[in-house]
Amino acid sequence: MTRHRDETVGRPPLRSHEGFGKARRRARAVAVGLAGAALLTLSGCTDAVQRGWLPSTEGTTNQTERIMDLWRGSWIAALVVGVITWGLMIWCMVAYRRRKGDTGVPAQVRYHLPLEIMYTIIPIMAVGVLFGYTARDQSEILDTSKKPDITIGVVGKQWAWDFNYTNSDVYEAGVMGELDGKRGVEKELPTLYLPVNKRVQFDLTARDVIHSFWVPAFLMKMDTVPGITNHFQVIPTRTGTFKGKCAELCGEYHSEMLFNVKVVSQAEYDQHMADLEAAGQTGQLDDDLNRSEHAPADSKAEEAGNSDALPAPAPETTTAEVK
Ligand SMILES: [Cu+2]
Repeated sequence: MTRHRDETVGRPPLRSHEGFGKARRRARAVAVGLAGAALLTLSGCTDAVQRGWLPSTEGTTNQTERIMDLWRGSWIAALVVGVITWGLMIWCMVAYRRRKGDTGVPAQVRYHLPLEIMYTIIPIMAVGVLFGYTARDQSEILDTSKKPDITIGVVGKQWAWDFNYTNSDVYEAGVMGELDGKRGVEKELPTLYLPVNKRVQFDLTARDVIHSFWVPAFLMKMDTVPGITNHFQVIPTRTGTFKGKCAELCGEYHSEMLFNVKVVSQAEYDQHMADLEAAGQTGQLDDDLNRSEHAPADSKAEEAGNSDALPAPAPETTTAEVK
């Protein structure tokens, strides 16, 4: 059959039914190929992929499963939208590509009302669904209406953490980690003890600038702000040692503002409380900003606006008065 080319400007060349049939078969073959590739990829899913590359596992706290589900669900929704969008784009490029002998521009489509309504409503629905799930989970994660079993006061400071065990009236004053490349530094970091399967409330504040209390394995972080106390509750449900960090750029040694979290049995927790008491660390550290009092050389240089005159930073960070 001879193909007639329409030479009129602004009209696409007509295609025979044969051409459409072939294109459809080709599209089906591509779809089957893509589905096969997706299946192969999914069947080879590693543990990391199933976790959505999150630094946690379900069951680390009472909230990790909920947070992981929200994270993975959002990515799956984004991927579905992405695959449909990329698919349509590639299909348009291939099906309506310029062919040999084509002249002029193809027919221009505008004011396609159903199409415009569709691409307004679908994104609004997608955003609404994502917002709905996020709001539901956020209100659950930030709920502090239940009575906690223990309360921990956390004070962020440049560049370490103080932990007040409110119920036991003992404290731990943290000293900044010194990452000098030697192994075993983690053991010297301030360590927060938590009893397993107990509801813990964190009361977070800061002594100097804004920090952020972050335990990656808990999939939860919250800012510590001078003069303000933020709260959240969590039930650690797995024993073990987890890493903690500051997640808010807070100065020169922000990256060394590290701590450990030990989730232990109630007996071990009680023993640690007794150890702190025996060490004389009784009372609670307040959040007063009193760095100048403890570091006169630093503060004088700072006041004079001459930061170059500052001596090398001491490994210790200041501690507040014990009330
Ligand atoms: Cu910090």
